[in-house]
Amino acid sequence: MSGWEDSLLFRALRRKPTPRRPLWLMRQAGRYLPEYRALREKSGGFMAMLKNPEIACEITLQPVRRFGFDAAIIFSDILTIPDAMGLELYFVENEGPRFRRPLDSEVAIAKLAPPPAESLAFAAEACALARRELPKNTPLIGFCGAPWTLACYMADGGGGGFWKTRALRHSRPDLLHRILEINAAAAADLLAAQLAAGAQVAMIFDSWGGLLDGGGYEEFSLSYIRKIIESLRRRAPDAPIIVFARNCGFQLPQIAACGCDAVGVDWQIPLAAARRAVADKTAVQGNLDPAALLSSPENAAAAAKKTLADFGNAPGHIFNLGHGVDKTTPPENVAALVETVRAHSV
Ligand code: 1CP
Repeated sequence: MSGWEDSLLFRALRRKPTPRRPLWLMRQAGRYLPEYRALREKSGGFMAMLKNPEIACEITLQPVRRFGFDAAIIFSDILTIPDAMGLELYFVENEGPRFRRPLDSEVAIAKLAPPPAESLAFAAEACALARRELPKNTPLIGFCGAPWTLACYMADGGGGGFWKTRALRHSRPDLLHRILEINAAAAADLLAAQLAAGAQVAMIFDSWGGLLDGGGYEEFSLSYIRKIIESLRRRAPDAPIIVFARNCGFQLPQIAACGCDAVGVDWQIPLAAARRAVADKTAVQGNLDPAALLSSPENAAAAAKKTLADFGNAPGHIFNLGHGVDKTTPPENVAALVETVRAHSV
């Protein structure tokens, strides 16, 4: 046996014993790395980088080269799907994503259509290039946004409190369902294309799932995540699927039963409680507070030891943060985290 079937990540996703805990970090590529900032300077900004497969491949490899992470995640963004649907994504410095043509009326929502087939080809091409360059035992993760999280940005026109989308859920659930249906189909197509091109694992980010009330989570988010998973199981039956849902601790039993192989959790929920909540149905990924990486290597190492202990020694843990690496994180603190997880999870 060789290659990713026997990699640490695959074994943990299948809840098989591993010689040590697999480790990768959400947003492991990005602004905290000087090599990323240097490339960004000469590449014409974030959107230009992610639409260029050679550059996206290079950025995907940067953190794997520097830290030897046990998985790579393709450098892209969840908002490429609405961009390809014609909403026109752009970024305001220090403010985040915006759309020039948001879904701000019933007419705009009625006109929404799945993206043209070729419009996201750059993402699959980047996966093919990265797969060729990565070490054999380092699986590549393809990803998409959950339909609800995408809808939040699309209907509100950018980040923030997402009040317009949350109001729509109450005032015109029919319109919201139309957006979600189209998002789910587009997300499943994108993941299938990334897997066909060279990714081995699929991950769905529901960063704003926690904005929904309990009953609403099933209706407006989880039911559409399930559609993506059902579609992928038909098209790529062997690919493990991770669902990361932020601020959704109380939904974990339901999420663990949605057909995924692992649930990613934020730092609010103790890992032991997350383990109990998924009740051996799935692996658990997470959940060190990214703020623990901001001060010193010693603090980063101490927090890493605590996270390892919180999960305990059962199989089925993928070490990660509870959310993405912050751009002000000193790389030497990440190095201390990596060393600690390697040394203390044997
Ligand atoms: O250089 C820059 O200024 C760009 C910063 C940046 C980066 C590095 C953005 C803008 N996106 C990304 C890459 C990215 N986005 C990855 C790459 C792979 C990796 O993890 O290394 C991934 C998986 C994402 C996913 C993503 N984008 C999510 C889901 C995960 C999460 O962080 O909650 C979300 C919500 C986005 C939207 C987005 N894109 C970028 C920003 C700053 C944001 C968030 C804005 C907000 O908080 O509303």
